[in-house]
Amino acid sequence: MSTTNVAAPIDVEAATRRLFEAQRDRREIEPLTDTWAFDERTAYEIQKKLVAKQVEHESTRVVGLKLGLTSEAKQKQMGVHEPIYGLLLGSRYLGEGEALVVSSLIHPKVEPEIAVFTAAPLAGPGVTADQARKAIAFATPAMEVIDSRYKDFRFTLTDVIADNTSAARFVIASRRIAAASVDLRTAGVVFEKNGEVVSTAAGAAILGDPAEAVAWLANKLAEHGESLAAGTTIMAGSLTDAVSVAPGDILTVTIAQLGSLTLRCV
Ligand code: OOG
Ligand code: MG
Repeated sequence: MSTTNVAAPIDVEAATRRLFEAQRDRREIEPLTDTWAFDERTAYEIQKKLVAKQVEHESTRVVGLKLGLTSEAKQKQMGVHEPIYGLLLGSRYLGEGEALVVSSLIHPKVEPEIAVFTAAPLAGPGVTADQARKAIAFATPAMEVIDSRYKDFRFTLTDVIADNTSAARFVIASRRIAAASVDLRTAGVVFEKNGEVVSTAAGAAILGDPAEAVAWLANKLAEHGESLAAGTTIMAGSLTDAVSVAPGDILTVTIAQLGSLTLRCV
């Protein structure tokens, strides 16, 4: 007989604490799935508890949602082949021009994104990209700083969901472009690090259309009995591979018709 290790059933409180402490103490941990077996629903439950703890600890609130793994580039880079969502905390927001303090995180990476703002509620199931497109009032360039609490960014789908999808910091350009005046699918994207182009993409890298990603989000939230209120800020997910950063680095994302955004690392 073999003596294969079968992962134990999840202890939600212990798993939440492990992630909370890893982030608070800037210490990487092994994936939760090395210890425990749990499904996607439980992973979102851990995420919710984790964020509630962080909201209290940082005296902040949830200010928006983020999508992850919505581009083929990211799915390939991380080896996880479906989209995920997480929550954005006000305390993690970097104002335009504010520097990213690299030493405040474990092993940060930066990714170019589009942020959209809704003006109408979206409640799944069955939300279409067309409906989502009509609900999106504004769009603007954004960048997310991800910092998986897992060693070497090694995780499964449920691990990364529980870890609030690696969310660490985010910056959103202050200008708002009317979404009706832009075709987000064909908008070209250039991502630069220290003046060198590191990758290029188009808005269509996000599930064919960022509106498709917003529809996916509304429908996924419906599985948890939740919906998108009017006035929600949503980061649509990285358009290309994330890049590691060190003090001194300067990242810029330029999106046709939306403009440019720069983030300086110290
Ligand atoms: C997971 C988070 C991915 C995105 O925009 O694709 C993400 C990770 O890559 O660590 O935020
Ligand atoms: Mg992201």
